[in-house]
Formats: sequence, C-alpha cells, structure tokens
Amino acid sequence: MPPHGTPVLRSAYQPLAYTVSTVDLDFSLDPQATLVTSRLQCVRNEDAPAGPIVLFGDALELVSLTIDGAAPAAGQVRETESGLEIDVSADEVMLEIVTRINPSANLTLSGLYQSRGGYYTQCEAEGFRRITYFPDRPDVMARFTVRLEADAATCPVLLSNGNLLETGELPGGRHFARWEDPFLKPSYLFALVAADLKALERRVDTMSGREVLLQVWVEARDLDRTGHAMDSLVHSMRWDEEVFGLELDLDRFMIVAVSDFNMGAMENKGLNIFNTKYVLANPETGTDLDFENVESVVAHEYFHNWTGNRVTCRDWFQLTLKEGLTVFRDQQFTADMLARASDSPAAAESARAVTRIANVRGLRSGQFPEDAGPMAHPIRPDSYQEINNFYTATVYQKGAEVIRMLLTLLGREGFRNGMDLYFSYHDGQAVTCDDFVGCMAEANGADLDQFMRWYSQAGTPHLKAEGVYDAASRSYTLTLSQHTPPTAGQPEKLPLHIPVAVGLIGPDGADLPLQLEGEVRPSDTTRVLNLKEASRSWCFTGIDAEPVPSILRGFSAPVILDITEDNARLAFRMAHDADPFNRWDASQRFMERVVLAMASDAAAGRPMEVPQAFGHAFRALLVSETLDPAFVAETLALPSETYLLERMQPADPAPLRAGLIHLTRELGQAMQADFLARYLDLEVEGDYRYHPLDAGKRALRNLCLRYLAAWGGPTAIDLAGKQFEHAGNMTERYGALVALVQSDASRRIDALAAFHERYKDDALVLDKWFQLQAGAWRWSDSAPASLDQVRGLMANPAFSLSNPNKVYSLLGTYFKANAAEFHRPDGAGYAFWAEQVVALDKSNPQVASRMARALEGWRKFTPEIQARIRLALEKVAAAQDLSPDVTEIIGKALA
Ligand code: B3K
Ligand code: ZN
Repeated sequence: MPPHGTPVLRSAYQPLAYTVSTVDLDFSLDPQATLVTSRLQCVRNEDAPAGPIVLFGDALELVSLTIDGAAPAAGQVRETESGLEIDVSADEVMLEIVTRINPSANLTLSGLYQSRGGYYTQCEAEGFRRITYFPDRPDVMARFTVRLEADAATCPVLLSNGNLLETGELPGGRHFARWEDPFLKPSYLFALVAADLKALERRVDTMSGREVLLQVWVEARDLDRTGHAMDSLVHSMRWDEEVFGLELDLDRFMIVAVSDFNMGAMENKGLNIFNTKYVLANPETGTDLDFENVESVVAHEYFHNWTGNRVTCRDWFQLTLKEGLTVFRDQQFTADMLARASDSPAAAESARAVTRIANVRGLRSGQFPEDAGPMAHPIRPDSYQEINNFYTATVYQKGAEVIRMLLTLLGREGFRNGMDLYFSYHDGQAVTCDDFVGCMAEANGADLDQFMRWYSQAGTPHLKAEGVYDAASRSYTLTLSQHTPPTAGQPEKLPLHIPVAVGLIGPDGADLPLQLEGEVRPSDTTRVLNLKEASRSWCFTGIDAEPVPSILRGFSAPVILDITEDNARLAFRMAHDADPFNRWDASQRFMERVVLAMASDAAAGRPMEVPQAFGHAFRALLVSETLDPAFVAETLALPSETYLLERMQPADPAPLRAGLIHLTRELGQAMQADFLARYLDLEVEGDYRYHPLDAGKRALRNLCLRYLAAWGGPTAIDLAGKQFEHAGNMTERYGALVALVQSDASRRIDALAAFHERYKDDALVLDKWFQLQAGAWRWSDSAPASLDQVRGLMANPAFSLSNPNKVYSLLGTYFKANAAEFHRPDGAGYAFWAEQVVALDKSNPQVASRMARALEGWRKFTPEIQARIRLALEKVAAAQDLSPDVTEIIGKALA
C-alpha cells in the first residue's frame, strides 16, 4: 500500500508475479486471540514480470511463516508498508502462515469481528488482509477450503463458503466444521460466521431440476421475521433463471443477518452476510418500504453470484462492472415484481414507472450532488486514496443508468445476447469494464466507442431541448444540445452518446404518431433519438398544430434536462403526458418552481403564494379515480430537500425549509376535504399482506394524513391519533407517528413516548424512532431544536456509536436529511458534526467517512454559510491520526 495520502492510480495496474491456486484456512476462534493458519499454494504468473511474492497484511500479528515447510532464509521475507514480500526462485511454493488477531477489539467491522457474541467477517474491499497475509486483490482467484473451530456453547453454528464437508466435537467444549468452496474466488468473497443462530430453511429445485437448500440464519428471537427474505430469495432465483438463464450453482445458499454491519449486505460466495435491517421484516415491525428494501437487497446480493462472483473485477477501479450491473439487475427485478402484481397492462406500466421514479429520486438526491461536488468521479474512477470511499452513488446508481442506456440502445434481445457472450467469454475470470462493453458491442455489431466516455467522464451532463413549430410546413424541429460542466481534474468534456426518448403531445392531450423527415410513414409515439454531437436537430413532419414535447421519457439518460416550460405547459403535461415517468416529472418540476419561488420570497420577507395553476393540477391528480394510488402518491410528494438545495443558487436551507413548510400547509388546508375523502376511501381492509397494490394505497393514505397534519385542523390530528392507536401494522402506525410529529407539543411528545415504550427492546424499530426525531422539521415554535434532540437521544441506552445502524439513523439523518436544522446560523450543528466525525474515526473509519461526506458539497451554499462550514472542515483536518478514509474526504472538500 502506498503511504498515507498517495493516490492509487488506475493506469498503474500490474498483474502480480505470483498468484495463489489453493488456500487452506484454519481458524481457532477466540474473542481476544484467534489463530489463523493459512496454507497458500503460490504459483508464478507467466503473464507478469518477474518479482517476489507480494502479500498484503493489516493489523496482524505474525506468529510464524514457512516456505515449503522450512524457515525462510535471512532476508528472504521483507516487511513492507503494506505487508510482506518474499523472494522465491521456484515456480510453485507452499507458504504456511500463522497470524493472531483480536476480533473483540475490531470495531472497524472490516476483517473478522464480533457482534453480540458471534464472529462475522467483512472482506470487501480489503478486509481479508486483516485476517491473514494474502495477495488480497480481486485478480487473484483461488480455491478455498476452511476449517473453523470455536466454543460449542456460544457458537453452535459454524459457517463458511460453499459445501459443508464435516463437523465434529473437540475436547474442552469446542467443536469444528470443515467447508469447501468448489468455485474459484477472490479473497474479498471469503466469509465465515460462528454464532448462536437458527435458520429458516427451504428446499427448491433450480431450472435444471437440481434440489438446493436455502437458509436464512438469524438469532432465535427473530425467526418469525425471516419469511419475507426467504420468499424474496426464491423470487430472485426464479427471475434470474427466466430473464437471464442464470441458475444457482451451489447446493446450498445461505443468508446470515448481523446487527453490527457497515453497509446493507455482502455477496460472499454462498454465504451472504446481511445487516439485519435488510433481512428482518414482519407486519408488526416492518413498513411496506422495509419489505420492499429487503426484497431488493436480497435480490441484489443473489444476482451478484453471477455478476460479481462468477465474473469478478480485475481491480477496484472496475467496481461498477459488478455494482452498476447488479443495481441495474435489481432495479429491473423490482419493476418486474411490481408489474407482475398488477391487474391490467396499464397498471403494470404505472407500477414500472413507480420503480423508475424511486430510482431517479435516489439518483437526483444522492448522485447528482456527488457529481457536482469535490468527490465527483467517473463511474470508473482513475484514482483513489481509500477504496472504501468509492462505494458511491456514482459507481452504483449512475453505473446502473449506464447499463440501462445499453439496454435502450441494444434492445432486450441484443442486451441478453451481450450478457450471454460476456459469461461465455469470462466465466471464472477477473475482468474490466472494457471487456463487458466489448461483449455488448460484439454481440450486436454495435459501435460503442463513444459510449465508453460514460465510463471516463465525471459530472452530470445538461441536456437542452428547444422546439420550433412551423405551421406552413406542418413540421416541428427539435434541437437537442449537451454540455457537461467541468469537474475536479477534468476541465474539458467531450460530447457523450445520449439516448433521448421523446414524444410529442397534441393539443387534445393525446400522443402524436411520429414521422421524421425522410420517413415514408409515421410510427410509434415515443422515439429514441441518439444525440452524439454537441448539438443536433430533428425534424418531425405531418404535424397539424403546435405540439407539447415530452423529452427524456422514462429518464432515458442520467442527465439534467434544461427546457423552458411555462406553468400552463407543466400543468398540461401533469394532466396528459402518456409517459408516466414524465407525468410525474412534470409535477416535480412544477413543485420545484413553486417551492424555490417561495424560498426566495421567504428570504426577501415577501408573502409566499401558491400559483392557482399549480393548485388545480395538484388537485386533479389527488382526486383521480383512474390513476394507481402508488403513482399518485409519488406525484403529490414534494421533491427532496437535498435535491432542491442542489437546484437553488446559492443554496440556503432556512428559506427553503420555510417554503416547503408553507407549501405543504397551504395545500393541506386548501384541499382538506379532498385529502380527507381520499384518506377515508383508501383504507385497506383485512389482514396485512405485503402487496404492491395495498402498499400503494397505504402510501397515498399516509401522504394525505401528512398534508392534513401539516394544515393542523383538529380532524386531522384526531385521525392521526386514531390511526396510531388502532394500526394493524407498522406502515400505518409509523405513518401516523410521522403525522403526529408534525403536530403540537403534547400530541407529539405522547406519541413518541408511546412508540418508544412499545418498541424499546426492538433495535430496528428504534432506529425508525431515532431517525424520525433527528429528521423532524420544526412545524411550530414549540418544537425543540433538532441538535438538542439528537444530543439528548445519544444518551438513550439503546444508542451506541459502535453500531452503524444507530449512527446512520440518528447522526446520519441529522447531518444529511435535515438541512435547515443542521445548517443553523450559529454553526453549532457543524461543531457537533466535527466532534462526532473525529470520535467515530477512532473506532470505525468507514462510518466516520460517510458522516464526513455530509459537508463535502459546502461550496453550493451562501458565502456566510460557507465561512462557517470551512471552520468545521478545518477543525477535522487538524485532528490527530485521522484515517485515510476521512483524510481523503476532508482533503478533497478543502482542496
Ligand atoms: N459489495 C458490497 C459492498 C462492500 C462495501 C465495502 N466497503 C455490497 C453490495 O454492493 O452488494
Ligand atoms: Zn452490490
């Protein structure tokens, strides 16, 4: 590893002189002194220049090392900054290495660590080197066998990758198990679990008729929350068989839930380890959103078995090769699952749009700010200081958008052919993004050279659309232009290949059939235009009256669309756009315009007003009997504050919050009767089931309740109180709590206390309780300042700085999802942030770094706010012994 602060460069990739063919690991598990014996068959790599065996190691105590059974000669083994180098002359040698590690003291949650008495591992990206010395890089793929031994009473279950070979008793109350993984894998996919767990099991047949055993391992008390994860796993298996012809390749597939985990989940071969948040769900404790998240994370990790594990990354710069592709696959899966549950083709289309909307909301509020700040990087970065900082929205979400554009360009069949070719060429290999796109090009005879710029250029492109109607020639000329603003290290940008799906809406609201100049007849009502130049025009003919363009349908590319539309046009598209995504987007654009105008009125001390045209368009959606409730809920929900701050120049959280509160209240009050009527008729009868149609109704119903609570009339608060008390499931109970938190002091305090009392022993539900308070807006002057709340809640016995879920719920929400409170004018929010980042960094740099990122976009704010943030950034920068993780983030922010 290069010394602190030196970037690792993509261009510096070199294969290692020696790789490893087989690994035999033996773990004698002990909380303070685990012994790891590793036997590595090291093999000279013919494709690499000659050199020593390179092994990485981090925080290890080396107990012994032998080479082909003998002690090394003097000077044969050298200690380096990053591990060991060993000179050997033979083409094959057997190394035996014994290391001692302390899992109970490992609070980084990387490598081998303890959680609630059990042992768990997390090796991606560079955690394996915290277990033993190893060429810990994804391009070293080996066959692993593993023996585990541990105390039988505290750790009755011993798991690792692949197939179980043998178990047995040992003296001293200990026992062991031996596992073998038949597939080659890189070390980042290694896993072990030794803990007191129980499994829900199911046996199913794969598409070729092989019976496989599926297990979901949890603590005994959580067994009644595992059914949904198991169903999700079975659905994922079926989907990958049907859509991509990909089958599970092992006889056993395990999911293990652990309470202390840095991210969502990890795709270790055959032994996925999950944050409990993405496994456990039952109606009493999980909301519809939790059920949805469990399904998509289970699917994501399962899909990695092919896209990530069977074919993996050559180096960590290629991360989007597996992550962008796998996010794309889980998004397609979710859309298909929702569509399948719909009762008509129109409902299925709207259901797909709901998934798409959720994806795009995430991209706009999570990835766009990243692309506009100091951490901007291409989906395939060129350099990093700490790889853990590059598991980003850009690599994941924008990466998925890039794959989705390939689908748009190549069509369903062409895309599938490209995937088939990819597996036929690269199964069992560690490859690059060029290899993937190369297969897509080869399978389709397509030229994707320009398309590859999406892998190398950072920043969100702006797409400008301008249309001119010419009545005399009955033609409409659409001009599309692109421009990507400069980002750090990339002052100049080249034009990208952008697929732009467009439609033209006639005056009656119906889509027009499209005929481009030179075509003999019209066909289709949506066309994909391939913009490859800085600017280009298309001429549509046979158009009788000026149409309304609907550009970037389905969000066909991850760009910011700049188009001039007056209020009337936005209202028209909100009512008529045949593309449900763009219909939603019209409402978002209208809301953005209204809220930003209110914010500038608030800043200038002028009265804030809701334009009539907006009120009418909003109400028409609210009362629509034909639209799917899940879709309506999306169209009536305001854009996120994070996204709006990105659109506001300069960003100023206080007036923006004033605008958001005012708009919500005004709408709630003006349409109270309609909100109430919808609320009443959307009640879902019968027992809770997780079903998209029911979930859609509950979503819209809870949204109505929030608008009513914002207005604050007595009926509204009574309704929320009744729903809170009589709720039959968490979606309703939590939905009511959210509404009650918007109301006056006594109702708010009582409801929060009642919720706490009911769930005080339930970690995951308490996370919601922490999150809600950390993110609460001040609807009235009686509401407490969030900073006081957050500080107070840190003293709650259920809170712990060493549990990432708690940190994310309380601190993460306050830093990242409560702008007006966090950016308070006295700077106290920033001082608290600096204090917490430095404290967290001592134990868990990955979590600290995530918190540190909350202020990276500081240059978008007003000069006064920037001056205050700079002080906090400098304070963290001056702290002693910062991790490389936090150093990189703060360094880039201040650069
Ligand atoms: N591959 C893991 C992420 C590992 C993060 C390491 N810091 C989860 C996933 O994307 O499926
Ligand atoms: Zn992933």
